[in-house]
Amino acid sequence: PRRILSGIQASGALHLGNYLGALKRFVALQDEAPLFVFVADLHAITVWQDPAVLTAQTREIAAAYIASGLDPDKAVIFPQSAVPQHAELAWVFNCVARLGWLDRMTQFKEKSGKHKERASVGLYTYPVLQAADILLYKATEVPVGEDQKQHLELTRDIAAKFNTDFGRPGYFPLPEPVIQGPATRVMSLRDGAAKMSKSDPSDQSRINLTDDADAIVAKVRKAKTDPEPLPETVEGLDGRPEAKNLVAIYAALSDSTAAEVIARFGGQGFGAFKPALAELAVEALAPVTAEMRRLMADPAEIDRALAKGAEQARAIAEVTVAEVKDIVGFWRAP
Ligand code: AQP
Repeated sequence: PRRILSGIQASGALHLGNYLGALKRFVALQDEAPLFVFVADLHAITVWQDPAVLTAQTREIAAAYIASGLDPDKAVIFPQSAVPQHAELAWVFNCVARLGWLDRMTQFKEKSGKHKERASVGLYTYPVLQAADILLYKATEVPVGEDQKQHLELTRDIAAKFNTDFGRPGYFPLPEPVIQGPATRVMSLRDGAAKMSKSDPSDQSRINLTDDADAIVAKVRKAKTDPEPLPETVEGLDGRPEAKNLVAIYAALSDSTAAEVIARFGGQGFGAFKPALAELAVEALAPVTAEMRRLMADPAEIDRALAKGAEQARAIAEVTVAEVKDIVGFWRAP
């Protein structure tokens, strides 16, 4: 049976890349199969998080899920730390995964920077915890942005090795990454070669879900571009990363394709395209932002949704961990 799962880290304000690459995709999938979406607070603390801020950020991600259109009566929405089996299964997987596999993870190399020895051990084993998040629910599909592709491959490797090591072919399914839509890798507004990211020091590089209309308009107006007008064909975007990025954002926000955007705007300059893009972005994000504000003003509704989701998630997680304990040979009370 199909089971879809994904999560977002509670590590800071969400941006347009998270919205188009993740949130909007989750909403599209909630009617297709059972959907589990969690707030990754265990993952967030792999880098320092102020405890007072972490709780608020957890609620904010949950608010973003609901404000984007996830229905807590359909999707199971929960904080990762409220289901202790994530950490329990991650330990078993730490003993299945090989150092050589983790040494190849590019995100660790990027996030640990020049001083690898000062990074937390958690940051290093981050993708192992991610494998536990997914396999705990025996998820078959994981909608994510392009940047998570390597981690998903590791999850498949861990699942396959566990199944082989313990002689249980097919016990854990090998989940498929679902990297779909016109904006699986939204780039920075200041640099067409860099991913739009929370940790970019320049706020001008990204559109935050909390930005108001004026901020969005100003950021799009100042977005880096080349001096040429938009090409007449999609192929003409090759080698023009900034133009390609803005077209992809327009396509994703309008539920169309890059080809359709080019059919409409090809030959026009950015003086015409940027205001149209800004208007579209404001129109798409303003209701989400307003609903997030409403939910955050009184967190009771969010807390109810998270508590209910955690209970539903735990019911499934307990079964998997009990099975895994038997498979591994851990003692359990008869
Ligand atoms: N630029 C992006 N384009 C498309 N999808 C993206 N995602 C992240 N950035 C982009 C997707 O958003 C989901 C949540 O990601 P996360 O919680 O792992 O956050 P992140 O990847 O840490 O987000 P950032 O902004 O990239 O943070 P930093 O700066 O800390 O690295 C995932 O599905 C991800 O693919």
